[in-house]
Amino acid sequence: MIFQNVVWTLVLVGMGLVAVGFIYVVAQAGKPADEVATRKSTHTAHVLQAWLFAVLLVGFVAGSWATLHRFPIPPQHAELGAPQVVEVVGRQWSWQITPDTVQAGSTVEFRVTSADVNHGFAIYAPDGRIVAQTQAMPGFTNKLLYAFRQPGTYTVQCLEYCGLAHAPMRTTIQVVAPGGK
Ligand SMILES: [Cu+2]
Repeated sequence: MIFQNVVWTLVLVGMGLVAVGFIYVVAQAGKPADEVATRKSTHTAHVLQAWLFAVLLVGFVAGSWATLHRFPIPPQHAELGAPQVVEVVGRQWSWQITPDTVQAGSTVEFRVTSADVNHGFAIYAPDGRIVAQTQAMPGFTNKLLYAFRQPGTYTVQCLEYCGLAHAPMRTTIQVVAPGGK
């Protein structure tokens, strides 16, 4: 099951539980109060609350750790030491990519900036999947690390609306086999 569907299922189950809770409350409304039973159910509710809180806390901590411990954005102010470096400048409405040929199998450091306005630098694999992206911002250099696995012609497309010719603002990067040129 893809992750999106797992989340959907959990959300639907959660909404179902909330609905059941509402139906229960509505069904109980109007019944005469029984002090002992009320105290008992209040206690049960507090215990359930504490458990729910503990489960959510553990879930959030585990989820954050699992998704963030390998933070996908490299340090922006350190030497990254990648074996290949590509300089990228976006401008209305073209990309300047130097060099525009890289090798598969080893990491490429893209240093991405803009000569005018904000652009979105996105790399698409030959099959149309987006494989990496960052912002191209005037006055900043954003570093992006990516190791291409498959040789081929990759497409660079601007992902942030930047004026009249934003949509055709695209070019290509050639990825060649390791050791090739
Ligand atoms: Cu654009």
